[in-house]
Amino acid sequence: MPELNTITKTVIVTSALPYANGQIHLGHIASTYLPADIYTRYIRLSGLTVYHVCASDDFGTPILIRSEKEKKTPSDYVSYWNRRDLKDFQSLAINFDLFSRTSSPENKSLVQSIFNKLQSNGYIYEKEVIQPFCPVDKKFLPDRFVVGTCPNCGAEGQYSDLCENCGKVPEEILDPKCWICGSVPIKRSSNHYFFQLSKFSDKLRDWLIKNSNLQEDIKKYVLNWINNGLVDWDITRDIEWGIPIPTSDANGKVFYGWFDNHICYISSLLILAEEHKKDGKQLWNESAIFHFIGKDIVYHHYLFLPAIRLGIDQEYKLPDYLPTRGHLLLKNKKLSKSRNWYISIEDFTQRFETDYLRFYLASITPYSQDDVNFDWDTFREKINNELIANVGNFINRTLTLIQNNFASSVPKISKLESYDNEAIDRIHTIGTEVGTKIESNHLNRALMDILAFSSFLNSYFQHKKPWSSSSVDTTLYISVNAVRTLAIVLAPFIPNSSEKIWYQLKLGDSVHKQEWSSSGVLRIAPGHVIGKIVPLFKKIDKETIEKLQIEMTGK
Ligand code: B3M
Ligand code: ZN
Repeated sequence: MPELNTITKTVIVTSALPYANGQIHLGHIASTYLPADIYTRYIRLSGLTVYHVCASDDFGTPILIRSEKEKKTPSDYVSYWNRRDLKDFQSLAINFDLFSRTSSPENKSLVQSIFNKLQSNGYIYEKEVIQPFCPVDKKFLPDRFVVGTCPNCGAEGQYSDLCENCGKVPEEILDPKCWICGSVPIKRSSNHYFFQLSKFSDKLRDWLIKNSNLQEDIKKYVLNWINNGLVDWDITRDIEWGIPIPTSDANGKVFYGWFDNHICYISSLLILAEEHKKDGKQLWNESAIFHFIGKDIVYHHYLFLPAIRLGIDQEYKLPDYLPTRGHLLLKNKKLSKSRNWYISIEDFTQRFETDYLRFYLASITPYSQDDVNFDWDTFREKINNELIANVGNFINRTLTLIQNNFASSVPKISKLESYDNEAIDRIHTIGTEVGTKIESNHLNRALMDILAFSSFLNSYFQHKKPWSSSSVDTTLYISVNAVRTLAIVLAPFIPNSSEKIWYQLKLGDSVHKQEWSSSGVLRIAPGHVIGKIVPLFKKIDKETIEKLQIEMTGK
């Protein structure tokens, strides 16, 4: 990995923090967690130190209300979802070095100290604000608790803190209604703290323009937002669940969840650094920082997050990369937990191999803002035709012939023909090709390169006809080495299957402990005895998919 290697030895990857109030669904996996996990696995194989951190996002009004509904304390409620989310991630082989929570004592103290520093630097002011208050529910109605029409784009049924249609945070939602009971809120006054986002326009503009690692199209519309004028952020909430504002006159007010959640990227890394006996601040500032997100939280990560770090004199450095991807659609509609339109991880993993989902999602999700559509038929076709008929087939043919015709012992190489040399060349170069694409976050293209490599290997095999020709030993020697190469380059994408391939090759240890660059070396020597062959994949039949679609109530 030429570029990163020259900047740094350590990489910190974070994935957007899931709200601790319901199941993670495939949309989150496709846009954020899977890309971050693939990236992390690749970086680790490349020999750099990498930490992938995440946490549950524990605060906010929706969580408070739901915990009340379920007659649990908010803290029990979020602990349940914290563990549950982690279990779902693990079931998809999405690994974290730490999965923390925004309600951790470490996060609380970092958030409060950052607030204090922002205040002493002059970026916080107080103001009486008129807040929507529901006369029926007798509650202040922050954020999601008011729905209405977006003043920017006119979309109806939008939350007051985020318009899902235009991606902006509405200044004042039109035609407001209480989300709980639908009545029209009245107004009440309350003292709030504001973060002066507007003071950072110039610095943010500079940072965006200079940072060539950010996606150009996003930069463009974020710059547009800046040019149209940034609005200061009210960071106070009149609820009992959150990190207390550490001023004497705050009377039980707490921080807005979007003030504290992204700070948890840092506090989690600090916890991890302490476990590794490292200076956390130094580690943060010396590393390349990647925050993986979905496009609906661009505003928060491209403006709010960097502004807060600028406001504390960059005590913790700004992100180097903000890999941002679009939404996953199901029947062309955005998946949404709150609107009950989603496929849960459990629904999926109960029926299919984890790697099928990883393979499919990685292959359809581009490095862009474009939305992608989840389609059951394409899912089946991709698994059957690309993963099984292409990759699985080559591996299976190679290993079976070695087992049946050579008593599982790898034959030795004899005369090389031009096709053999071409195959060896492709083994030499595929790792760099794929690695370059992963590094630039084009994970789907990287996977396409691997599939093209595998198709090439199938044609090579077909052309050489090792089952009937005299050059069988050379062909099988090259092919079994190509199987090893495939196992390594596929490891970030389909980690469980790669490990199975590795096991069948009987190379010892784990595929996940290899060096990426060794994918280009023909390491398997003649005479090496391969392991027991087990079926790698199982085809998905049409009936299974049809039945599934009916079961999942028409989804
Ligand atoms: N929990 C919002 C979301 O899931 C939020 C992300 C926080 S990242 C700091 O869309
Ligand atoms: Zn109400």
